[in-house]
This record gives sequence, structure tokens and C-alpha cells, in this order.
Amino acid sequence: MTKIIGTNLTNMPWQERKTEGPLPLWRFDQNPIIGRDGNKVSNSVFNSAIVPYKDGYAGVFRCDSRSISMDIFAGFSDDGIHWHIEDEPIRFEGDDPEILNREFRYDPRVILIDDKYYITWCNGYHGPTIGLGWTKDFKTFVQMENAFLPFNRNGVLFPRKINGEYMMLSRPSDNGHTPFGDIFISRSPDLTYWGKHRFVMGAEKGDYSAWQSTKIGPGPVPIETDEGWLIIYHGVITTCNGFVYRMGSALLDIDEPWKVLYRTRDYIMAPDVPYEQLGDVSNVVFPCATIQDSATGRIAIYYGAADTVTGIAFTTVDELVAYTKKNSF
Ligand code: BMA
Repeated sequence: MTKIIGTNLTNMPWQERKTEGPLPLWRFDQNPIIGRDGNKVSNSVFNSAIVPYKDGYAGVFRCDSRSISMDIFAGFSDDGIHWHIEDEPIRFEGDDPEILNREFRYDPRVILIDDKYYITWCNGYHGPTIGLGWTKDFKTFVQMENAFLPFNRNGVLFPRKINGEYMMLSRPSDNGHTPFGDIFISRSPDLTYWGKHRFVMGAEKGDYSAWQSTKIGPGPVPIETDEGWLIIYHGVITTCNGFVYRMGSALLDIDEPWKVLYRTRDYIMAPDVPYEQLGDVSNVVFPCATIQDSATGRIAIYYGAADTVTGIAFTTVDELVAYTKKNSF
């Protein structure tokens, strides 16, 4: 039995597994929970992040507009399933107009650390890099310095300091669709200055795990467990039809999270159903958030499907940790 270190969440979305199968994740039968018309301006709503907030949930959503510009929007929900997403994108406040200038924003992650909800996202600043900001109420947002130089994507904060330092996973990239990519970790005393960059894990070049042979990138905020940090990540293969995005999982050392304890050779979820296989970018499942209940070990994973709509997949910490260990390299 594995224990989630965290709070209880009695009102989270949940469904028991209905059919046995080889994979540790199963889909919500009301998927997709958000369609491409999630707000008045959206062409698509996907790769989005949610957190428990007050008696319900708040989120930061990637909505690409009908001119296909990428921006992030606040949203609210009582049950984590039915969402009201604002029609106006998030406007950040801050001291430096150079930093506030918007090129594009996408693929947010959100996490509560102390009394602030921190948002990381892929931020356009002479190419993609990692933007960082915070809010207390999902109405007023403050933008901080970009964490890294371009080019980088998939900046994911750990939910607490580790040995006195904030930590962030990221995936250095290029300015295009990036035919490579490994996961690194960086440390900071203050969420402004980042350093001590270390390699965590990379794409697997061999035939033994080809689904993650082109690139990998961190997904939701790591889940703290008594066996280490449980992470869910995306892995990509290049096929005759282009990139295919699947999900994997790993356990990282709790005090030195650049040390990988276990990592899945087999994927944990693949684009297997029509709304994941057909969309603006076909064959993509892209996880950006989880919510979990430490009492029951239930985990709900929010993921973008085919760069078009948003779904939920379920697992339990016992099932996912057991699979991660059993399928490890
Ligand atoms: C990546 C990002 C993701 C997207 C994926 C598949 O580079 O742009 O937002 O889901 O490609 O198109």
C-alpha cells in the first residue's frame, strides 16, 4: 500500500473501473468533460490545469481562439466536471512591461504553495520559455520573471520546497515542434533565480520503449507519496503520420528528485478512443493536472485530447505505483 502525502478531497470526480484491462488508467465515461466550445471565443480547450479552490475547484485553461492564438483563461467549477471558463484571457499585473508583453501562452500548470496559487506555462518571449505567476483568487494575477531562457516548455513546480529550495521540472526545446527532449530539474531559493540544473530522464532511443523515443516532457505537478514523487509524463514517438503522444509514469527520490527510482517501459495510457485520435492534432493525450484524495488514494488526471477537448482519467495510487514498479526498466 502506498500513501499519498497530502490533504483529503472528499468531493473529487470519481468512477470505479468498469472493465478489467492491462493499463492502470481508465477514462471517465462522461469524457470529454469540456468540448472545443468551452468559452465564447474558443476553437479548442485542452492541456489545462485545475486545483481544489474554496469548496470546489478553480482552473487555468488553454483555450486556442478561432483565430488560433494560444492563451490561458481562468475557470471555476463546483464538482471538477462542469466548468465555467471566462471569455477574457488572464491579464497579468506586474512591474516590468517587458515581461508582461504577451506573445503567446499555453499548457498551464497550477499549484498551491503556502498561500499562493502558482501558475507555470509555456510563455512566448522571443520563442517559448517558462512563464511564472501567481494568484490568490483567480481574478487578480501577478506575473513574475520567466524562469528560464528560451527555448523551453513544460515547466512544472514541485508542490513544496525540498531541503529549503523550490524545484521545477522542465523540458528544454527548440523554437518549433522539437524532435528531441529530455526532462531536467532546476532549483531556486526564491522562485526568481533558477540554477543547479540536473538531468532527470530522457527519451528512450531503443526499440524496447519506442513510444517515448522522440521526446518526453513532465505533465502534472508531482504527487508526494511515501515511496517518492509520483510523476505522470508524456512520451512521443515519430511515426509516418507524425507525432503520437502517450502517457508514462515514474517515481523520483523524495529528497533528490533528479534520481529516478522507477519508470515505465510500457505506456500507462494511449490515444485509443475517437476524441483522442481525431481532432486538430490527432493522436494526442497530454496530461497537465491531477487532483487526489490522500484518504482513499484516488487520483483524477486531467488531460488534453487531440489538442481539441479535455478529459479525465482515473487511477489509484496503489494501482499506478504497482504498475510503475512492475513495468520499470
Ligand atoms: C506540443 C505542445 C502541446 C501539444 C502537443 C501536440 O509541442 O504544443 O501543447 O499538445 O505539441 O500538438
